[in-house]
Amino acid sequence: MTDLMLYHASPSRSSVTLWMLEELGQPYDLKLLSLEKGENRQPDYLAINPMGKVPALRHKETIITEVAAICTYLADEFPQAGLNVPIGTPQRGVYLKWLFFGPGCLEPAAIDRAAPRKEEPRRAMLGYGDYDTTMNVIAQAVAKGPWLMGEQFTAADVVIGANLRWGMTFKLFPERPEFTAYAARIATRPAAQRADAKDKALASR
Ligand SMILES: N[C@@H](CCC(=O)N[C@@H](CS)C(=O)NCC(=O)O)C(=O)O
Repeated sequence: MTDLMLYHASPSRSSVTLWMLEELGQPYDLKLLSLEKGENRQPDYLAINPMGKVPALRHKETIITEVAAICTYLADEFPQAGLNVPIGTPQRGVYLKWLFFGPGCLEPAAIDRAAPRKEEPRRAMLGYGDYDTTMNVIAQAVAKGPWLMGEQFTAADVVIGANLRWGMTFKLFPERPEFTAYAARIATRPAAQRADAKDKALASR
């Protein structure tokens, strides 16, 4: 057994952390859960993540949940992978902004598109503002490339990139040229390819 154990359902949001682990290049173990069978709602798993959600990551004695927190944690804990922007680097703030933008803005925009609210919510009330602004901000962020932080691929690309790919697959995000070009760059990454292949194999079990 390794120091890292990912509690994973295939495919799901935990696929983002599977990709992150492949980018990291550290050995890890997988504990596969079936959401259909409700294994995420059993007491043994609720003791790991009381939210009953995947992913959860165990690193030695520490349990981390929430996709973006796991990606941030892994990048900082294994800096030799070059996936973080370390504390003390001026650009660290921008890097953290994108890590939080994923669950804070991009994902809520997708969910509102998938399940529209009955009443039009007031922009000021919504933490993410509005769909069109969110799309424009992300399009501008990925337009120059190759990555959000420029030449360096980081954990923020895993969080934002996975969200964009997923959102485009389910037609929740438009296929803007900036998005498709960014997704195409991601698709060439060996770690992303390995994660996709692993997930496909696990899902067909
Ligand atoms: N905010 C969580 C969301 C995780 C999440 O919603 N996971 C889904 C799978 S995509 C899940 O576990 N659903 C099972 C359930 O809620 O019963 C994160 O970022 O990790």
